[in-house]
Amino acid sequence: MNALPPAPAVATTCPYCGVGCGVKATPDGRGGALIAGDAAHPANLGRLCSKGSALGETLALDARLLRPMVRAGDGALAEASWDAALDRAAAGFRDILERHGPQAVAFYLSGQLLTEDYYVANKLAKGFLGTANVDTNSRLCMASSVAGHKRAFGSDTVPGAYEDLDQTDLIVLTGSNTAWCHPVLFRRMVAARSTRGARLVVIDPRRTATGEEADLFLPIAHGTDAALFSGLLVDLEKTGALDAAFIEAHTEGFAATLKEARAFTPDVAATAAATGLCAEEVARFFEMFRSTQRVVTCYSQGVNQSAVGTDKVNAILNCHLATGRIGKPGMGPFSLTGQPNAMGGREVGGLANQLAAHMGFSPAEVDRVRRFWDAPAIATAEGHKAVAMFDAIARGEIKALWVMGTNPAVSLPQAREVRAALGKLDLFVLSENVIGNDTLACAPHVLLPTAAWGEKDGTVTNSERRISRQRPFLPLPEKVRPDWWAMAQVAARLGHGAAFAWRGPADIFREHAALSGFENGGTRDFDISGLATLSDAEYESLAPVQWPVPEETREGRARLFADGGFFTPSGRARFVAPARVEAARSGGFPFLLNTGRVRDQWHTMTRTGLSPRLAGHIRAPFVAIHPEHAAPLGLEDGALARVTSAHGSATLEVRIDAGQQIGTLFAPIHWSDANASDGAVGALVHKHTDPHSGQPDLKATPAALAPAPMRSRGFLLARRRLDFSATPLPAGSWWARAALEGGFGWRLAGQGGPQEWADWAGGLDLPGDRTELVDLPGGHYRTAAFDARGRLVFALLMGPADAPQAWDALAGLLAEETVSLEDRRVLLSGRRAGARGPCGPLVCACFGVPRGAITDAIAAGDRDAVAIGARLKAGTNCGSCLPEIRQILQEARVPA
Ligand SMILES: Nc1nc2c(c(=O)[nH]1)N[C@H]1C(S)=C(S)[C@@H](COP(=O)(O)OP(=O)(O)OC[C@H]3O[C@@H](n4cnc5c(=O)[nH]c(N)nc54)[C@H](O)[C@@H]3O)O[C@H]1N2
Ligand SMILES: Nc1nc2c(c(=O)[nH]1)N[C@H]1C(S)=C(S)[C@@H](COP(=O)(O)OP(=O)(O)OC[C@H]3O[C@@H](n4cnc5c(=O)[nH]c(N)nc54)[C@H](O)[C@@H]3O)O[C@H]1N2
Ligand code: SF4
Ligand SMILES: [Mo]
Repeated sequence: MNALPPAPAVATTCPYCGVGCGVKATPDGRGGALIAGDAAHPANLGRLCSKGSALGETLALDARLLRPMVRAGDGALAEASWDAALDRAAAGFRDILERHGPQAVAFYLSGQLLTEDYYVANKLAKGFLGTANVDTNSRLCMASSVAGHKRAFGSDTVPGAYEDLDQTDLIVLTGSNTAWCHPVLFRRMVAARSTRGARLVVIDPRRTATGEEADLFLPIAHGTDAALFSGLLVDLEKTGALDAAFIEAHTEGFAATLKEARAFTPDVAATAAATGLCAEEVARFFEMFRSTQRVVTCYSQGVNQSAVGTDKVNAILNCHLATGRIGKPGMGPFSLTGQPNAMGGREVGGLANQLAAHMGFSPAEVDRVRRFWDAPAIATAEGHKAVAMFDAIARGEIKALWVMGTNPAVSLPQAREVRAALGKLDLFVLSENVIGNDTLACAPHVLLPTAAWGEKDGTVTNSERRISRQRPFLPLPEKVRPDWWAMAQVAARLGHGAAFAWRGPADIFREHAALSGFENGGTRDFDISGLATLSDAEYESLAPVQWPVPEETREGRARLFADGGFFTPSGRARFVAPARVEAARSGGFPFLLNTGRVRDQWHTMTRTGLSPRLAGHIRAPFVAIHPEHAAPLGLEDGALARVTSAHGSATLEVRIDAGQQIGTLFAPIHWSDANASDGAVGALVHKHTDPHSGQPDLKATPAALAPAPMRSRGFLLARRRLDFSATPLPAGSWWARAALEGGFGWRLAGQGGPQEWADWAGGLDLPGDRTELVDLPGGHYRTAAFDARGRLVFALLMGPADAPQAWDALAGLLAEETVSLEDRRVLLSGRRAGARGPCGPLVCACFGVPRGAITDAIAAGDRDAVAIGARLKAGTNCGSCLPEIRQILQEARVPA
């Protein structure tokens, strides 16, 4: 056999979070790649978290959408040529534009698109179709930060850089589970603690993995951050901690804002009362902030996803402006962006209330962009923001929609209504990477297979304004195309070919960069005109750079605003007083449902869900509750419970968690109908929005909780993915699927007893080589099937609901080439023959270390995370699991 020469490593960027880590991908020649951190990338200096490290497990094509499809007369999707699919899309848009005008057309985009794709979508919709109904999942994510930045700075500018985290003495994290959601940045924060003694304050209604690491943890009441920072502003003034010179020279509105803050939160006691914190905690926080010059305040969805999110942002910005702690080494407010290119989307104007390149809809700006694009039909006013856009679809006002890079049937609030709205469209075009998500199940008319990570070619911008290349390292599958190409093709079919005639992403990037500098003259923060004349080769080798990159210097810039220079008409930053609000509760719904993320899954799991390694951490959708609620509701850890709101419900596994506040619930957002029977929480989350940003309040929906009694529980293992719609489970069944090495595992529960499960298994097409156990009085049904090679292909172990079995012992059999006779003999008891390694949920995803191994190590004498790392390697790569390791250590020392 001829050995292929080793392919060179390609430097690219991680497709997950907004940290924007550099990745080195080395193709293996078989469609996969070896993944490593890029030591030369300034965002991560070689580190990757568990999700980034597992990227190699997500590259297979099995789950990919690989050919265009068009809905036929009978409603079924049928394969089509690209030409036919593009013709259908273009004809649909033309027809609706002619009959109903541009307001009937909308685009719903994503912070996971490349800047180039995003630019083309925005130009096509706003410039040439004449509709500003262009919004994105960033509305659910960063809109409040954008609105807060604009109110304070006159521009959507993140003033600082990651370096500030290395150079700071106090890090305040509010509404951010950084340890799980921005893990590589969190390691940097923890490093600042050990190298320079920086302290960490975490503000979150629930004690998260991030909170576990804090020097001071403030379990704030939901929605009350603005009160805390309002109280801080009063305290800073009272204790003489203001930077009077900065306030005087570079800001406006301080006196009025201080006056309102004094009326709202006059002192520590009033602040404590408004935030549900105790006075000592509040006083300690105020003291730490006051006495530390170098403070960085990072915030994320606990701040943004709120009905008062914009006010929360401004309350934080007020404190940094009042102390002049902005844009200087080691200090500043820092909005942590969620998606890999949420920032790029904001730069191109991907939101309905932006036009392009950080310009809005003032007549002068519209005129400028019209001339630059030569787009006479350009939209002249703001369009519908995401939630309002789907309401307009439901009302029948918007009739054509193009969805790209997002899964709105899962991720928008009141998601069942969203699904119904999608069904009403006259034209629904969906550009997707995968075949199996819930939005795809909502009957699109045209389905376009687009390039995925590894094939995509363009740029992204991370949380610190750093533009990096995402480079392809895998061939584009035969019938798959980049998003920008599909849009340019539709544009050409609508008669706009000349304005969309790029040869590739470098052309698009240059145009975008030129627009940012067009008639700018220092009036707009976003200026990358220094990159407008990159040659193709320079674009190809572009090194990560932080904007602005003006034409004059052609160099990036780490920080802004240390000496003022804000983008308001006066050039001064504005103080904004937050409105006062009371926390909302409503009758019949005694709990507040908080929603968010877990460490090893990304959003709706279309990619991370493919990785067995990542599935090992948390295997099923859950609801976390405070121990005090467990007994009165008769709920035990691991039992199933039904969470209900005014909008829908979900059935989730109970996790009793002392870090949860009384009266609150927390459920992760990752499960959908594609991987669980009833695990999608978007269905029950309300769609109340912030009045300034239009961002929905996704963290505090009034909800109720009740046990979901089941007759039987257990699990199913199979080599292939079973389709339960083809072979329906016994009535009333609940399931959640996870990827395993060599196949899949399903957690199962249901009203059926042993006979129903036996009947169900009997109806499957299983190999004849089977073992079976039916114990009707005991409530057990167990079976396993083996193929001709002796491999386990199927195992179903169901028993009474109060004694559910875990699959840990058996799951490994799916990856084995043969099952020994000894194993066969004991398999139906849920065990394997002989001594096996420790098991339990995976704690360290990088080195595959389960919880059992860590408890064993503690039993063997390990007393800290360093010792455990030395013995098991756990926690020594990305470090995302260190908070959990420390927690296990702590639990082990306190015998229950
Ligand atoms: N593992 C993983 N990482 C991710 C993602 C992922 O899907 N998985 N997604 C990425 C994306 S797009 C985003 S936007 C980010 C999100 O990153 P984060 O914002 O850190 O994550 P969340 O879990 O949504 O919410 C953060 C915290 O806000 C808290 N919170 C809720 N209400 C309040 C409140 O009123 N005040 C305060 N102070 N806190 C509150 C919640 O309890 C939660 O712990 O993560 C990014 N990184
Ligand atoms: N209740 C609740 N809801 C939430 C949140 C919450 O905290 N609580 N968080 C919100 C936030 S911050 C976010 S960011 C959203 C995320 O929610 P979504 O954006 O809906 O989630 P993803 O699973 O990332 O969906 C991305 C989809 O795009 C596809 N895709 C990926 N890359 C590309 C590409 O380049 N081109 C195309 N055409 N397709 C691509 C993927 O296959 C996938 O199906 O969820 C929001 N919803
Ligand atoms: S922290 Fe993890 S998910 Fe985020 S960019 Fe880095 S490797 Fe990717
Ligand atoms: Mo996000």
